[in-house]
Amino acid sequence: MLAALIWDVDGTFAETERDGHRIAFNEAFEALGLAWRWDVPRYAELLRVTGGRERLLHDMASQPDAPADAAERSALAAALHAEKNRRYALIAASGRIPLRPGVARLLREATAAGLQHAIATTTSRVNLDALMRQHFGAVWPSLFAAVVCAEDAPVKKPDPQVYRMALDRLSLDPEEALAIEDSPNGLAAASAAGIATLVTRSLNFAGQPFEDALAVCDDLDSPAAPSSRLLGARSARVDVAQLGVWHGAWWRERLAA
Ligand code: XBP
Ligand code: MG
Repeated sequence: MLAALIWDVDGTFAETERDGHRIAFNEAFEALGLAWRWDVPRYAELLRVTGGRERLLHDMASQPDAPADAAERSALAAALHAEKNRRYALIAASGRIPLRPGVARLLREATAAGLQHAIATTTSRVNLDALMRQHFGAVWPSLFAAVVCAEDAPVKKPDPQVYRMALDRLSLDPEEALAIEDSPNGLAAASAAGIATLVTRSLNFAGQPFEDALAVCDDLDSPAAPSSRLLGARSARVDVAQLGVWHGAWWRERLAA
């Protein structure tokens, strides 16, 4: 029944928020002559808002020196976002954003087991390309049967649009896919599209319970615990066989209910 893994990118493939986006936002503030800086605790709060431009606009609402006029504010957010993305691409190309443990392994194992891969991310295409090119080379799109990013799905997570579009492009039903996410907004988006979701908690969401997930782990090479509703044993790490077992049990339980 399981035919595809649908991967989130930020926080799931890599700690891009810690190692890339936050640093690049602060560089962009400086480059545009603004005194604003996002420290780690403030950025953790701001991650509740998905989308870099949306995050900037949200923060400007509490910045006394942000433009009062809505059109000016929007233009500033667009300029800052473009500058941030330029800087993020440089950071990614420098190799300073490693893949999280187990990501390359699970991609390989799932491909060998005959599963397809897709991407469902709220990040912009340039950022996705910068990160993936660094790790998989210019041929990276050939690894994925479908790639859906911010430009394709403008209504951002927790809205399910990005996941519905990925399923559509894969020509699959929700019960044929499994999503891999790191955040509450990501889990909500995939769940609202009807997709069972493995959560690999990123740093900003460490210790959160993610009760609606199929299974939860701290990274793909660490022990994973299935949902308490599945009554299954923990696995030593995330692998394709175990995902298939949990996924089958998840859907059997739902279809029986
Ligand atoms: C990722 C995001 C993005 C990134 C920055 O969320 O919310 O906004 O923080 O990328 P998810 P952009 O992992 O749930 O997809 O600046 O390109 O928006
Ligand atoms: Mg994420």
